Amino acid sequence: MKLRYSPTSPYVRKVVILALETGLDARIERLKTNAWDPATDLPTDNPLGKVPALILDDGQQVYDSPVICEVLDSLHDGAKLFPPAGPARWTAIRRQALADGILDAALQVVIETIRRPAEYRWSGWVERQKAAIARGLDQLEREADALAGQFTIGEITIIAALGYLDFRLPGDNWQATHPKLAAWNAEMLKRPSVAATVPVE
Ligand SMILES: N[C@@H](CCC(=O)N[C@@H](CS)C(=O)NCC(=O)O)C(=O)O
Repeated sequence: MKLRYSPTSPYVRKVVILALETGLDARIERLKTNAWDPATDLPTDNPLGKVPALILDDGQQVYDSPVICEVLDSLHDGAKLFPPAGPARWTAIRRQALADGILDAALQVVIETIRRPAEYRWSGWVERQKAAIARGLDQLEREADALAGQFTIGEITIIAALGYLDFRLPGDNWQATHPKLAAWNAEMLKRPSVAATVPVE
């Protein structure tokens, strides 16, 4: 299999954590890809032009990160990170959706405040995204006690989202207002797959 990736993408981080946890990492060849390069051929593997994109051994193309993670989880015989249909699965994939949504909003903030030329910036849009992030974090704080002892695609995505906030929006200091979530995240950072994938510039 081949994984088109960028080293700091939080969506890629989800895939890499899952690959490390399941022992699939050794079967994945990594192809570093700059999605923002106008000359990139990434759209030949993902028409949306985004990483991660996975190319299976039979050539089938898989995107985006929730789909890649679920496909990879079907390719090993160990403990599954997507529970079977039922309440545990609904919780896991809802948490994935919530944390992916926090990531999507954080990415919008980063694009609006760093990538977009100053004269085209729209502060109201940034405030809207920040409000969504805040509501998402508040929900995770309410669920923090229930996160302990679980490790599914839901918790993996939450780890990726919190790591991205620390990496790209450190001034926002979500830990100060979400102490239970911060304590859970600190515990998770001791896990080898999580520690090995902390984003660095
Ligand atoms: N929903 C997608 C989001 C992927 C995504 O937005 N990736 C970013 C990098 S962090 C990207 O490739 N952006 C390039 C672009 O938007 O053109 C997923 O979960 O994989």
